[in-house]
Amino acid sequence: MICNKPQSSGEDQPVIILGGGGHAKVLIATLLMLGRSIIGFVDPAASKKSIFGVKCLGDDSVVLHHKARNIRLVNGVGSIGSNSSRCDLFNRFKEHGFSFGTVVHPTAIIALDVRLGEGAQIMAGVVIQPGGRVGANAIVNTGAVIDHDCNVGAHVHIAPGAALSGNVRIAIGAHIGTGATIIQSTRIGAWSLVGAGAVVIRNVPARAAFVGVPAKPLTK
Ligand code: JB3
Repeated sequence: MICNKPQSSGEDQPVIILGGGGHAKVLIATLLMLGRSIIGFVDPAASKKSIFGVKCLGDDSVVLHHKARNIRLVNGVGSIGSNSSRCDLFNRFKEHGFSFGTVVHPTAIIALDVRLGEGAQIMAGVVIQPGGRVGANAIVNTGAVIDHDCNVGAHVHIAPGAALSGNVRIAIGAHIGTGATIIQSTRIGAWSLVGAGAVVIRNVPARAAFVGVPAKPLTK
């Protein structure tokens, strides 16, 4: 059975968003739609003082003025090709004892048995079919489709409109580009990059970059 499962964990706790760029803006819009209380966002190089009325509080040190048990963080730093900054930021605040809230857009369709890791973000129009798992701090971005029994590792970014057929495994930190297609039972290695629009029909090794149709290693 498939259900529409809008949620953001730690519903009763106010949120601080890390980052104030494009990804943070989309998350703030979603959190406001979910009725969450937002304290503000932090960004060491903020280009905006407020987003949809949510104020910039300063840099990351502001977060440490709050008791970890009283708030939830939402990682608003996205990725441009590599997910390592986003991963470092998540780990840094985990070391300080903070917890990250999951964010699920109300239009996402997620099967009942899908498991979401801490801080996973499921954006508008996503579909995740039964048996799926999305790891901690991963982003499944706008309109992506994840079919049955897929395992999306921690810190992965599935960019808008990407499609995973059944039983695909994406290892930690990989980036799946906009509109990429991955056929069933394929393995995508850790910290690898699949280019926008690529069609992946064989396994991608760790830290490799595959592009094109069918996807092949990127040669410089
Ligand atoms: O493709 C889509 C739909 N979204 C992309 C998203 C997943 O990743 C988007 O198009 C971008 O490629 C990217 O979004 P992001 O990370 O919001 O990029 P940008 O608009 O450049 O904003 C990054 C913000 O993060 C900047 O304002 C930085 O100053 C801030 N930032 C960087 N490092 C940080 C840190 N903020 C905090 N709090 N802490 C940091 O360590």
